Amino acid sequence: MSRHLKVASAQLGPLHLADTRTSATARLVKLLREAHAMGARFVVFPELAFTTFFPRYWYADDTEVDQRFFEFTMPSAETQPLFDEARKLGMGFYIGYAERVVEQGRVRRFNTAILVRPDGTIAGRYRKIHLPGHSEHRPQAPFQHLEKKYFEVGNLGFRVWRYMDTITGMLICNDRRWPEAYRVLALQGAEIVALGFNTPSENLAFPEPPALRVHHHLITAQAMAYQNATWLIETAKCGFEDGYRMFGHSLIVAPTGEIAAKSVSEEDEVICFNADIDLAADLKRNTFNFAAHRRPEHYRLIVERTGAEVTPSDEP
Ligand code: CDV
Repeated sequence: MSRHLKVASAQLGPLHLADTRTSATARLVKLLREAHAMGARFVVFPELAFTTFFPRYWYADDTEVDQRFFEFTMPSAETQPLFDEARKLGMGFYIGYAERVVEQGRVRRFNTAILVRPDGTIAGRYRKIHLPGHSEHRPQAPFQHLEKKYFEVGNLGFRVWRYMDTITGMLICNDRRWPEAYRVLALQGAEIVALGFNTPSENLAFPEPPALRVHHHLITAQAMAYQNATWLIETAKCGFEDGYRMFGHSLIVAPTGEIAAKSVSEEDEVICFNADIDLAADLKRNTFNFAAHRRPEHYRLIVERTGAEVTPSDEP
């Protein structure tokens, strides 16, 4: 008998600078209830789900940034209602937030996601590894992308957990553009990958039509799900945050590479699908039987080299 888990992606519309964590949490609770009414047992919320996407703003004062955007504990008094409601409804969830911790006597800040069990306990924690953008102030830019200023590179690696009778891994936003991240999860048996994102509709680095940005989001999601034979749930925070637009297109993708469900708005919206967790069994036994077909002895450059170097062969 195949395993099924009804999964949901709970997309958030914009959160402005003036919004509080309490009002964000109230919206997340409402989405959670909606997902529950649709029969979902596992819900994926976005990256940095309690505040506006603050890396677009330059702040010189770390204390102000900490107070406005970072969580010192999770849950806190303001975010606890989400955990309480999920426990009451018996639902598991993934959620992203800005994490401030003291480790080995040093303050550290990470772009983090957690996997919460239906009993309210935390099953897993992931700290974002691929941090896009820049660290220096660019006051002339229409908006900034200061993830390299506000966060350290995650120090917990890419991991999976036994979770709700599945093997589930976590990624965050820009990770979805890097095949290595998914492959490391797939090599640990990932059956579900949960991912929250905030993706500006405009490219800061060079001009690019917004539709092309959505295209890249869709093709990478479909390719990564198929090539790693895993379910993929990707959830946006989107819409105009204080005038800065981010796209929606939250997705549930099957291991076949087919989009099972997709959001249609740039507002609060829940999509849901009854995922057959064993759907990928044939793929994993055949085309993507890693043990039978992978050739890591020919992939050494992937871990030995970071940037591309032009190194043509002298041999025919
Ligand atoms: N939050 C993100 O990581 N956003 C990036 C933007 C900068 C392109 C993304 O890959 O969607």
